[in-house]
Amino acid sequence: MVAALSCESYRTRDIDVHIKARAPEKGNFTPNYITIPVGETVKMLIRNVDTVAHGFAIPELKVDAGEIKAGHNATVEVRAEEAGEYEFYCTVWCGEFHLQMRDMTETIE
Ligand SMILES: [Cu+2]
Repeated sequence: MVAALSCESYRTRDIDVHIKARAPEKGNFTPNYITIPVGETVKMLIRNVDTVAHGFAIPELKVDAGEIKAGHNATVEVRAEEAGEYEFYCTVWCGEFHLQMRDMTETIE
């Protein structure tokens, strides 16, 4: 299995995926599409680089970082046992465009 991840920086310390969170009108999640390997635990660091609180959840994979205050970070472990696409989104009302703060995690073999 290949561990290719479309992200800004890969394998910094023990973090596999770095994600920036900002309200949609300020850039939304970066990257906005994450690819992870099936059957491997992937550590994600979510950095809230915004001035309001955000959240990060992938409900189908039972991942929920809870509320991440402005300027704070959270780490989650993500594991997908089956190939597919899993939506991730912000769980904290962060403004007018909150409902647009959702993107996709896809698995690769
Ligand atoms: Cu948000």
